[in-house]
Amino acid sequence: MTATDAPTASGSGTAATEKFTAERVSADTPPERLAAIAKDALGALNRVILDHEVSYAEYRVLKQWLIDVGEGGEWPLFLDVFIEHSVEEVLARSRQGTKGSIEGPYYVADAPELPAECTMPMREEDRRGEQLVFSGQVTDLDGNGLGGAKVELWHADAEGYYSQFAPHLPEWNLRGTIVTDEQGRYSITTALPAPYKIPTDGPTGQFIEAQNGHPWRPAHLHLIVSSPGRHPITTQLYFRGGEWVEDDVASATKPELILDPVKGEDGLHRVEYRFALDPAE
Ligand code: MBD
Ligand code: FE
Repeated sequence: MTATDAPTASGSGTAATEKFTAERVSADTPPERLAAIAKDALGALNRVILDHEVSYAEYRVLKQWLIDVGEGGEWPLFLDVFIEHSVEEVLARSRQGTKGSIEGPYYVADAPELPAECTMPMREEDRRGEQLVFSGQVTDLDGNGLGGAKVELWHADAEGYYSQFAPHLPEWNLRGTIVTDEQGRYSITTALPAPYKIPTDGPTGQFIEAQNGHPWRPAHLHLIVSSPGRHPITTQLYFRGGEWVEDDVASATKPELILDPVKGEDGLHRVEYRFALDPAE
């Protein structure tokens, strides 16, 4: 990688913001509910100002910082790191199957389809690193296999970069939509991910540094697992004993989502996981 194509906070932030705004999202929140949420949100913020006796100088710094987050395109990053976990916690209250986790800012829909047994698209240098054989089954809540289920997998490379959010990577590097076999099984070979440092050269990094926090997420795989007639699961999987598993800046780990891979004689790390999907209704 050269200095000119090195990814930056504003580079990945701008890409994440453009992808997100292209979706034109909406929610059918009734006006009364919206008013109640808005009232409590502003109430909480005003309470903090009064409790901490925030000064005009501090208020202006806040204003500038909010402007910087927007101009740097970092709202997807900031919100997904510090807020999304609570939204996911609410969703989790109505789910019985495999635990979910946050989506984060770097999902891209419609990654190329791959067969149940496959190797993820990766560069020669990704292939030279430690490799993980991730296999298992997608089932209903009774353990019946779901053939033709989709396992969308995306993750960072060993340097912590996601394709389509860093200009030096091939478009679909370490992204794929795996289709399970008739028994719902899959076996995916991919590069073992490394811990991920959220970009520190922008306002989100500044926010973390100013309070002596750390910008790290544990090494993780992102997944969306889906099958017709089932609630899709958006989740992440982590690695036991890995750095930051107990102290994720994004508060997105759960004990049920920690893998225990075993390294074989052939040098491959192997682990199995089962995804149980809730019925849609
Ligand atoms: C990531 O890779 C991620 O998963 C989250 C939640 C935030 C920033 C980068
Ligand atoms: Fe991530």
